[in-house]
Amino acid sequence: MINLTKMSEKVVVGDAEKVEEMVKQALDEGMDAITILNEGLVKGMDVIGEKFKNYEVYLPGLIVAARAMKAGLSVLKPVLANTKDRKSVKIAIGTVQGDTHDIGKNIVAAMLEGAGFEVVDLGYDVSSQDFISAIKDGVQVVGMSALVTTNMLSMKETIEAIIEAGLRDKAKIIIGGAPVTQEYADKIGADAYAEDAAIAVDVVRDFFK
Ligand code: B1M
Repeated sequence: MINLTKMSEKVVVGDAEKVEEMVKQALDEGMDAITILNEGLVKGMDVIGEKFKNYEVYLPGLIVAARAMKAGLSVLKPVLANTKDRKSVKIAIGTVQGDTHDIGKNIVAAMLEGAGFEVVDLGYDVSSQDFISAIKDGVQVVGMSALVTTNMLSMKETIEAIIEAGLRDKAKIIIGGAPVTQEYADKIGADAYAEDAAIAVDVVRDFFK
C-alpha cells in the first residue's frame, strides 16, 4: 500500500521518477485521485515552500521539487479530467503576467475539465491582451491565478483592461492562488475568489445555475 507521506517526501527531494511510479501504484491500488493530490503531491510542495522561506533550500531545490510534482500530476491529470458529463460553458484560465507558477493553475484547469467544462489553458505569464482575446473568442469565464504577491497587481490591471475593452459583461471572472483573498477579489471587482480547485469548480457551477 502506497504511503502518501513517503510520496510527499519524494516530492520534496525532487525524485520525479519515484513520484510518478508511486502515483501510478496508488491509482492501481484504487486510491482516490484527490487524496493522492492533496495528501501526497500538494503536501510536498507546502513543505518545500516552507523550507524555501526559511532558507533551508534554494531555487534549484524548488525547481526539482516542482518537476517531481509535475511528473506525478501528469499521471493524475487524465483521471481528474475524466468525465463524460460535458457542459457547454467555455473557460479560459491562465497565470497572470509576470508569474510563472503554473502547478496550481494546472490543477484547477484539470478539475474544471473533470467537471465537464471546456477549458482553454492560456498558460503562464499571460498578458491582459491574451485574456481579452479569449473573451472575444467566446469564453464565458476567465480564470486568473497568481502565486507571487506583487503579481496580484496584474489581476487588477487585466480586469481594468477588460472593462476598457467594453467586455466586462461578456465573461465572469474568478481569481485564485495562494496569496489571493476574497477581500482582494472584492477590491478589484472580480466576480469570485476560490481558495482551491474544488471550490473553483463549485464557483463556476454556481455562475451558471
Ligand atoms: Co515560487 N514562490 N518563486 N517557484 N514557489 C512561492 C509562491 C513562494 C510563496 C515561496 C516562499 O517564499 N515560501 C514565493 C512567493 C512569495 C510571495 O510573493 N508571497 C515564491 C517566490 C518568491 C518565487 C520566485 C520569485 C523565486 C526567485 O526567483 N527568487 C520565483 C518567481 C518566478 C515568477 O513567477 N516570476 C519562483 C519560482 C518558482 C519555481 C519556478 C521554482 C516553482 C514553480 C514551478 C511551476 O509552477 N511550474 C516554484 C514553486 C514550486 C513554489 C512553491 C514552493 C509551490 C507552489 C505550488 O506549486 N504549490 C511556492 C510555495 C507555496 O505555495 N507553498 C512558491 C502547489 C499548488 C497545488 O498550490 O499554486 O497555491 P497553489 O494552487 C492551489 C490554490 O492556490 C488554488 O488552487 C490550487 C489547487 O488547490 N488556486 C486557484 C491556484 N490558482 C487558482 C486559480 C483559481 C482558483 C484557485 O481560479 C482561477
